[in-house]
Amino acid sequence: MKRLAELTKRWKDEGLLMPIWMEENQLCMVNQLKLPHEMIIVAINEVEELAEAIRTMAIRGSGAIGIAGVYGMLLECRKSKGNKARIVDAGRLLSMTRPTAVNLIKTIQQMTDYVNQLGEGEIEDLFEEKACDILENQLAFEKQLGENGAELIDDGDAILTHCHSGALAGSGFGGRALSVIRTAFLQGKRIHVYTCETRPYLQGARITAFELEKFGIPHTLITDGMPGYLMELGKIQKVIVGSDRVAANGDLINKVGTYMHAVAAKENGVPFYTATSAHTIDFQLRRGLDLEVEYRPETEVTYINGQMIAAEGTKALYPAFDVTPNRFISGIITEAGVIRQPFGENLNKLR
Ligand code: RUB
Repeated sequence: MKRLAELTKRWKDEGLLMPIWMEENQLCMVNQLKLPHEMIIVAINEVEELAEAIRTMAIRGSGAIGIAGVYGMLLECRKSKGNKARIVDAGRLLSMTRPTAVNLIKTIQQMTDYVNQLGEGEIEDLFEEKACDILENQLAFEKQLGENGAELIDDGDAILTHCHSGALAGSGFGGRALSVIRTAFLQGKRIHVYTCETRPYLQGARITAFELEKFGIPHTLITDGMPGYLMELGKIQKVIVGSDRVAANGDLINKVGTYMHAVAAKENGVPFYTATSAHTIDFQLRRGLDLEVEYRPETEVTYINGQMIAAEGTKALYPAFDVTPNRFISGIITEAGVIRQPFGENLNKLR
């Protein structure tokens, strides 16, 4: 209990933009749907409330929902005074909330396997220790990933990113893509970031731009259809995006729109990178198109802020992710270094 409280205080003092944390016996979560206008911290006392927050994307981003999974099980652990069955049930409920991002599912599996091997009397203390290890590892991971990826960025680069792969999608330093970008910036490289607004949830406009502003990194907001033209004009030197899942052959499953940017990048000779972790590689998934991605309600496309934007009766479609074939990817940035082609063979070394 003491270690978690100390870790949370240290991270707050360090100025990390944490998406979720624990205070006393409740969780505190930034409601990402209200950003950038309001920084609302929601108190969560029940695992069901957390599951609903993940489903409605009040908390989102692959690293952040993985961390939320850990906190959700920890909440249940505290409430049940270390009841194994209740903790495992909480994990099961949380793992069904978002099907595409593999981190949530894998992290919960890891915690479930761990709790299953503990004796009833030791669960409360040891489970919390394990949760702290995972949190510490996530932060160390982001910093290492940042160092590895920043080597790819040259002074003067303009970098395109899509959706939000940043601090609030991770442990609070910079998540994935923004850890790379932030580290390059902290190293003194003069960079500029183009952030796509990312319809329909507008994570790029609402959250990436907010974080770039907070970190003092020069940036410009563009709509999702603009990058191709900017690349033709020579205004973008690198593309760096996050990753919700990477298939064994290196195909990337990421926020819908990513594929389109990768095609434009290849056509224009712009290197395209994804920032990810070994944890996010799904070695069971032979190729990206074998995965059935999450489809969300069509009303999330036809409405913005509760306002219908299309004619009554208009049908809409919202696959939340798309698949970028590995041939469009110049390198996969991981905590173990930048992985290049042939991806199947080189990713396999991270197993
Ligand atoms: C996750 C999301 C994008 C990121 C992944 O989607 O934000 O796919 O590019 O980045 P959602 P990261 O908003 O639907 O949760 O790997 O950092 O999560």
